[in-house]
Amino acid sequence: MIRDPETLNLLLDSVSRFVRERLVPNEALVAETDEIPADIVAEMRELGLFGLSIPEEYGGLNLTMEEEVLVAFEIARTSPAFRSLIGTNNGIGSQGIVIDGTEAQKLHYLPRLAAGEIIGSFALTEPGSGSDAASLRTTAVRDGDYYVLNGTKRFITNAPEASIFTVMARTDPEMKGAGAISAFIVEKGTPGLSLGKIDKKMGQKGAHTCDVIFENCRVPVANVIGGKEGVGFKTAMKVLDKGRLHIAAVCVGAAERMLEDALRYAMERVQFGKPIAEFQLIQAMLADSKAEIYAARSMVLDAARRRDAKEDISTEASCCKLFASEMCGRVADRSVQIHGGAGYISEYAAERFYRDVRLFRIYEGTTQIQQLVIARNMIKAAEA
Ligand code: COS
Repeated sequence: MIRDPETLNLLLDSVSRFVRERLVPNEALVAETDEIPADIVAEMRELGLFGLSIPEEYGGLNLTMEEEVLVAFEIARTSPAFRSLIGTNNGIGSQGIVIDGTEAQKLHYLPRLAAGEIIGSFALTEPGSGSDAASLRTTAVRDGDYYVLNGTKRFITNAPEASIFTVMARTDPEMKGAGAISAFIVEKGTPGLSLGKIDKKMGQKGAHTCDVIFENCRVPVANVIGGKEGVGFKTAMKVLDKGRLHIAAVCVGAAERMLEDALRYAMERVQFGKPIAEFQLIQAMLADSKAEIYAARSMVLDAARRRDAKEDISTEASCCKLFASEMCGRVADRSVQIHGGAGYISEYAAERFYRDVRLFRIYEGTTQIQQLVIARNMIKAAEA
């Protein structure tokens, strides 16, 4: 749903200009230094990019899902690290509070997340619990007005930058499965909360992940999201339904950028006396990429509109994440292939994107988890 096309177009234009004029020229620097320059972060704040999906009453832009994916298409046309910094505040780092938080929690945290004054992070994955999220072992044992958290969370995006963490932990350590999991807001600086060293990743330099460790970390009872025990896994799944659709949109934007670079290169590079874009085997790669991007873009827009219409889009979000992330991987591969030897050299963005986009098929649920969610939902619907 697009509420006001004029206002949205102004936002899309300014994001697109920001990407072209400020982010693209700084991609190589970010990859080299593993850091996003502070002036760029400040400009992201000014543009309102940290609060795209946070309701207006808490200082955000309150974009509908359709509006949000249109912005994601634009912001993803550069290094994914830039999107990653604003990604958790708009997605998994804030949506637990937006979807299921109490009014007091919303008032306390959302305005600062929307302004980009603080960074939010989402701590679900553990060393022994990745795809099987419901098997997580971090415990939260009630002690008076507090819960005492113990456990380790792994690969947590933006943890080094985060001021608050949405943490899924087991409030009934004896009970297996999803029903004993609760979601907490844990603030940085809480005694017993510490961070591991920053992970060395294949790509996405400038976006940071690390372990988050809880050792007798005392969290006030008021910080249980929604004030309710035992529903934390469902909160996490609802957050991921939205997150997966957002990532699918990011895959579309990144693929559009890679294809644009590959096309430009193919039109400039001369072999056998003419630009390689004139050879049909190169054209096949360009055309397949174009068609697949169009398909993914259409899927994402359809699913976003359905979510805005309050439909349950668990299946569609997984379809989008599955198709768009795999499509993005194929486009990255073809982009390197079209660039030939140059595609293997770091001077060209194709090499960096090839490594950066590999993560899309893994995080916020692997391709295999999306397949599982889709098939299970199909069976459930057929049985109903
Ligand atoms: N929305 C709301 N509730 C949901 C839901 C959704 N999208 N998906 C599941 N639930 C509910 C179920 O209805 C069930 O509740 P009841 O017991 O009341 O029926 C509960 O959550 C448990 O669901 P389920 O039985 O399907 O859980 P499983 O352990 O079988 O696994 C998968 C579910 C595999 C889908 C889940 O573990 C998953 O998404 N894994 C991947 C994790 C992931 O994406 N990690 C990325 C890290 S975050 S960047």
